[in-house]
Amino acid sequence: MDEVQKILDDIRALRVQGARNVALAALKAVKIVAERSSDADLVDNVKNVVLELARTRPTEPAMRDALTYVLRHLSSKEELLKAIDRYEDEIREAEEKIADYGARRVPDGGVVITHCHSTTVVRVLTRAKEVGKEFRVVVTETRPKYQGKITARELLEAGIPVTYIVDSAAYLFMRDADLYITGADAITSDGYVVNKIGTALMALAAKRFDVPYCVAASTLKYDPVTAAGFEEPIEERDPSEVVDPSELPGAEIRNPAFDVTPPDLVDGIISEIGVYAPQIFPAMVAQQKGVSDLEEVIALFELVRQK
Ligand code: RUB
Repeated sequence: MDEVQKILDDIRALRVQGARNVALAALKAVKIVAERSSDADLVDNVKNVVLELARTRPTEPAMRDALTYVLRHLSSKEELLKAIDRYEDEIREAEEKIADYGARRVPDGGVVITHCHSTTVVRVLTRAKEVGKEFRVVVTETRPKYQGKITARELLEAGIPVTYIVDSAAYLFMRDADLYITGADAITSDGYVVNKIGTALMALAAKRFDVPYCVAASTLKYDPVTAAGFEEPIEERDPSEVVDPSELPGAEIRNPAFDVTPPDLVDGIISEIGVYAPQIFPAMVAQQKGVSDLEEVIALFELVRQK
């Protein structure tokens, strides 16, 4: 199969998952297309793949940011490839800072609970381990696609003790946790956190037991289109991921990929610009990054919505 087609398929099928990995895979696809293009057909080829990539997963502002950035650097193949390298370096630098800030929040001798698989969260936890903290991580399996298995494997590889549970055991295990931490796919202009389905239910449980809930997410997860009055779209996936529809003839089967946690259930967003309450995080991001590129981001978002 063609390498670019494979990346598109892998993103759609969640063989590549997690917002950060999706954004990096999208950039890889753009690079391949750029390398194959002549300067004459670069713009058309890249624009086509950008749109196809942006449509693979609608709830991914980090990927949209990366792709908008690509569209801004199309003057030549050389400039584009250099720009992508710079962007990837920035993503990695941001991750290092988040790992440092986040590791300070991990309770030494305590229990952390997480949901789904977030590379950002795994980095935070492995950094905490590197600086000498001892803790156990309770990992939910994350139905229907079991991303919890990826988290559990990565933590075990780093020497971090793991307790693996079904999603519906989260309330029971939350009671003894000292920190609930997840990643984010999107953070809206009013501080709502969009993450894997089930995240909000666990945030409610955390509130019930006074367990702090922190979200480890780079500023790329902030979705500027929400500041312009657009709603963050929530991806609805194929029902057959949940159950074979032939087993339940007549039933409506729903498979939303994400849910939305209100800011009053979130204690802090751990980002590369520091740790902020969700209510002020969007303002801090806007202050650091400016809002000049908003029109370009909206243009790509609108194309994605026209699907
Ligand atoms: C993954 C998920 C992750 C965020 C953040 O969902 O909800 O928590 O994407 O991940 P899916 P990261 O498996 O549907 O992609 O920190 O790696 O960006």
